Amino acid sequence: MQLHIEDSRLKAVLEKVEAGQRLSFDDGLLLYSTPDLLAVGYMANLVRERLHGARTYFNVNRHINPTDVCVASCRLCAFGKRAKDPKAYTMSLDQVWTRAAEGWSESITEFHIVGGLHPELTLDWYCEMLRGLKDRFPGVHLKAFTMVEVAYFAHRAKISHREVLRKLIDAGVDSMPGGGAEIFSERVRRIICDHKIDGGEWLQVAKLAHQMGLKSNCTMLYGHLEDDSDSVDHLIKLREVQDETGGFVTFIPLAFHPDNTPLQHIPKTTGFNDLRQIAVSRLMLDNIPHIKAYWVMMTPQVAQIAQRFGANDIDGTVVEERIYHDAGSTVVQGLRRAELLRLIREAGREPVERDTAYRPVQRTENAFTVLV
Ligand code: V47
Repeated sequence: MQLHIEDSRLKAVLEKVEAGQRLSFDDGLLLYSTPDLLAVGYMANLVRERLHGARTYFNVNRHINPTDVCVASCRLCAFGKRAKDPKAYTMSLDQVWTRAAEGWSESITEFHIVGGLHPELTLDWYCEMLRGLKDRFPGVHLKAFTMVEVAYFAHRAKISHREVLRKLIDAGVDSMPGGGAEIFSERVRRIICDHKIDGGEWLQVAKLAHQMGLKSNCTMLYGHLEDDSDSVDHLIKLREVQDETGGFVTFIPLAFHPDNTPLQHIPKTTGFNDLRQIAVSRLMLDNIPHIKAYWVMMTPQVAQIAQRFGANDIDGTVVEERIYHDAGSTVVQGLRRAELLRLIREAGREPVERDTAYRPVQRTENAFTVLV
């Protein structure tokens, strides 16, 4: 396909992309500011197809949020509640295991577990929860706890990040999700999540987790008070850690959902911006293998188009989602496997069911095998 570049400033970026060269901070700024989204998407698609051909990955997973009680009160969040809030909930261990069992009936390969920063649940409680899940569902990958939760467990238990990670790994954590990174800019963090660890600590915990053998994902929250240089700075900081550790598997740009948050005056992101975020992240993060268009966050419709703008993953069945639905999302709670297949095929992509480590999963009638 011949690309018609409307914005001639992009020609130099295209040359770098074609030559497989690293893009600079200024290139990132240009990609965020140009109105020529089709050219940005074209370049991101080049990289995506170079890395993954026509493949789009998805998985059969279930989200579990054991509690929404949270001491942090981040302005960006509608999920966290004060312990006294009558709408707050905390599951018992049995309830967590029962929720997990509901997903098991669909041959789930991953539990994605995150929650609020609960002032009373102990690290031992979480470790017992993990051990109980591993005993009951030994074949299921536990992708659990963000860098923010690890730092909070360490603070509460008065032990180091390393000791927390050791205990979580011993109890069954297989990898970590990418949440809680928000935007590393301190100026913005002071407004949207002032009680959360700062960006430097998030990156340090990620580095440590990688050094201890855990893979993780990483994210960026966009569409709130950040400017283009905050976004480029965030992507480059992730790229630098990845140069050191190689531990990030997937990057997921997360669109801010303002409803029911103290920042609800901020307008929702647009399809144009959502697609741009996918494309720019594919182009800037040359060392992170996968870019995920999380359908819950972008809607299945935009996540589908994103498969032609740099994304090569659409996330999974999810089953039950709270963080975005508390913040006003009106998309369905979960998607069946067949619906994911249809979305991907319709975009002209080849669906590949994966496990968390991106190994293909082959299904028979009622079981699955991971192909190594
Ligand atoms: O950590 C919270 C963000 C994250 C809002 O690793 C919000 O595979 C938008 O990290 N509007 C949780 N975003 C989601 C997440 C995630 C999702 C899917 C897959 C993976 C993965 C990770 O959502 C939070 C926070 O950064 N968030 N509130 C909101 N109102």
